[in-house]
Parts: sequence; C-alpha cells; structure tokens
Amino acid sequence: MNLLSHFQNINLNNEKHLAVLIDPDFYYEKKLESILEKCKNSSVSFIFVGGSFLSQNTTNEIIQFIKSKVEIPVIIFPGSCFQISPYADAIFFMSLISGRNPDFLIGQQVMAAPLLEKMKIEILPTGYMLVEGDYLTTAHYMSNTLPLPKNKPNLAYATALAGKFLGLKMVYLDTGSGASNLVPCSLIEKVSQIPDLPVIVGGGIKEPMQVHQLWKAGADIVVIGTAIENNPNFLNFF
Ligand code: 1GP
Repeated sequence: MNLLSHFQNINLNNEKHLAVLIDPDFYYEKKLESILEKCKNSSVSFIFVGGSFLSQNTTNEIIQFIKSKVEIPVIIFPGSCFQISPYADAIFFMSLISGRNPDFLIGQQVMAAPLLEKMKIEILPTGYMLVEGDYLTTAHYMSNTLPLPKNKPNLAYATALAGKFLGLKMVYLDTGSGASNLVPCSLIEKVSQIPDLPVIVGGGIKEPMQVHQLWKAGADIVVIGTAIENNPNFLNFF
C-alpha cells in the first residue's frame, strides 16, 4: 500500500481516521497483544511506533510482533535516528519545523537516510510541530526547542506552510505524549486550511469526545497513545 497517497486521499475526501501510538518502552507482549486485539475490533487505521526517549532497543521486536498480529499499517514515529526498522511499512521522516535545533531539523535525518535507503520502507516526509503545553513533556525536553505558542494560530499556519513549500507532505501537530492539554482547535482550524496537506494531531487525549473535537477542528488523523496504554477499553468507543 502506498501510504502517502492514502494520507492524501484521506485529506482530499475529508475522511477522519484514528491512529494508535505504541511507545516500545511501555509494552510487554501480553499487554500489547490485548491492545492489538482492540485495534482489530475498532476503527484504528494506523499504528505508530516510537517515542521521544527509549531506554530499551526493542523497536524491531515490537514492530515484528505487531505485524504478526494485525494487518494495520505500521509507521515509525521516530524520536531519533536510532528508531528505524526494516519491518515497518513506513516511517515519518520528520523535521522538527517548530524548533530551531539543527540536530532535529536535519542532523538526525542525515544519519538515518543511508540506513533507510537500504531498508526500502516508505518514506513519509513530515513536518513535526510541537505545541506549547501546560508543562514540559519528554518531547519538549529531548528536542531542546521552544514549542509553538498555543495561542498563535497564524504562527502555526506560517510554519506548516513553510514546511509544505519545502516539500514536506504532511504535518504532525503534537503537545507531546502525556501532555495535560490538547493542541488547541484554533491552531488546527488554521493549519487545516492549507490545501493538500494532511494534518495529524496528537498529545494529551483523555476522553473519546476529545477525538471528535480534534476531527471537527480539521485533524485528518488523530493519535492516541497514553490513554490507550492506561486503558485499552478506550478503543471500545471507536
Ligand atoms: C505523542 O501524539 C502522541 O506524540 C500521543 O500522545 O500519549 O498523550 O496520547 P498521548
């Protein structure tokens, strides 16, 4: 499956999709299996794998396990160039365009590119935009960047548009895993006005209703991580 065209069609046809984020650090086989069972029985379209900070080298293992259990596309959501794997369907090849840290704008990507070339997995050029949260998340801390102010939709719009003009194919707006607040609807509304730019939104979702709120604001794909990790029954609502 060509996942880039899939994302583009979702955006074009104004469809609303759900993705589950699996942080390899937090899963052991039994727990992952029960979550994958829930994914199969609900409307999960994508499984993202990754985290801003991993203390174990289990990305390959986790992806192979997921692929053995479900047919849902698996996309790497890398926190660094160490998180790459030939077993995934694709990787968000991300540049942290909300920040001004050269290592996350281009440095990690240079290290990963030759390895990815050999793996032949689909590359999804993505602009990653960290949005201000009420407190510091691991993503904010590890990226060593200033996030986008949460009350500046025009700044978010300009950032996403610059990403598009640079050739990035989609944007991911995130308050970071485990954030206390969601990406504000005003930011999503503004960024989703950019034509032909699929918008992924995640961070801080605690209630099923919030997923609908983000879809309504203009998110094409909403990502849930922590809430499902804490309670896999969250997926019963979808
Ligand atoms: C983080 O968008 C994801 O990068 C998901 O965040 O874990 O808070 O759901 P949560």
